[in-house]
Amino acid sequence: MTAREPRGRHDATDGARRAAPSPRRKPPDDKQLSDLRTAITKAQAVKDDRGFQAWAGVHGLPLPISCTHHSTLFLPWHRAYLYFFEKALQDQVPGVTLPWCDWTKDHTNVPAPYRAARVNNKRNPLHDSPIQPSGRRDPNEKRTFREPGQFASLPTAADLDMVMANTDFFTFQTQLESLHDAVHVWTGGTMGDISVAAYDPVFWAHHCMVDRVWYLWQLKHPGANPPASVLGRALPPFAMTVVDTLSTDHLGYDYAATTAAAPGPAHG
Ligand SMILES: [Cu+2]
Repeated sequence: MTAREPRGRHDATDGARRAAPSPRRKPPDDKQLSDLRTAITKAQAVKDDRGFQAWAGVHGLPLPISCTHHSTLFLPWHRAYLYFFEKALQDQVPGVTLPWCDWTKDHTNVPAPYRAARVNNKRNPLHDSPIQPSGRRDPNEKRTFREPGQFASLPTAADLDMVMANTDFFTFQTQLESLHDAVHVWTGGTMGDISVAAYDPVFWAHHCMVDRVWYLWQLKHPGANPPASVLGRALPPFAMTVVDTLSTDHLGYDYAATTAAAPGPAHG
């Protein structure tokens, strides 16, 4: 488990530089997880389009299903998605960042911070989430659930090394997406179906890992970007194009340098 960490935010669209330090996604300590839980709980209570339910719904149900899987826009679209979701959480708890779950490290269960049903005698908002009525694939699926390890196995470090060795963006992206697919299927339940997956709080940690792998790949292969022909493509519903997503520095966050993702503290 690790978290994004904000730092000096560079926003190309407004020349004003915010003095506040910005977050870096990094390994979470107890405060990080506690901030994340608070932010998600508060965002769950927001009923308009700034709330958790609305953000989860952008990915899939209610229609339209906006996420881009098995397309040329998979990584850029999800980077934009995480960016705006993280901003929505920061509206609730300034400075909070998304943690990542390194699925090559622990193949036995869902990461501990997401697994505990209760934390400090309260429901753990990372364990599961309500699904708004308009977002349900099945009217009876009122909350997210998981069935870890029943239908697939998780990617290994060797799998990831092979993907990282690619020098072509599209080949890298396609192979990373298939590792990503395995994690959805391995987690099972709500996460196993893109129409509802983003309601599961662990979705965001999973996609933060995917985004981090892209970030690490960019560092390893400088300039290995998508071809010019796609740089201007829009990423609806986000007011960004592919080129806007290429630099995490430009977006105002980066990832802690550690590759030794600490296992999340075992809560509950
Ligand atoms: Cu996904």
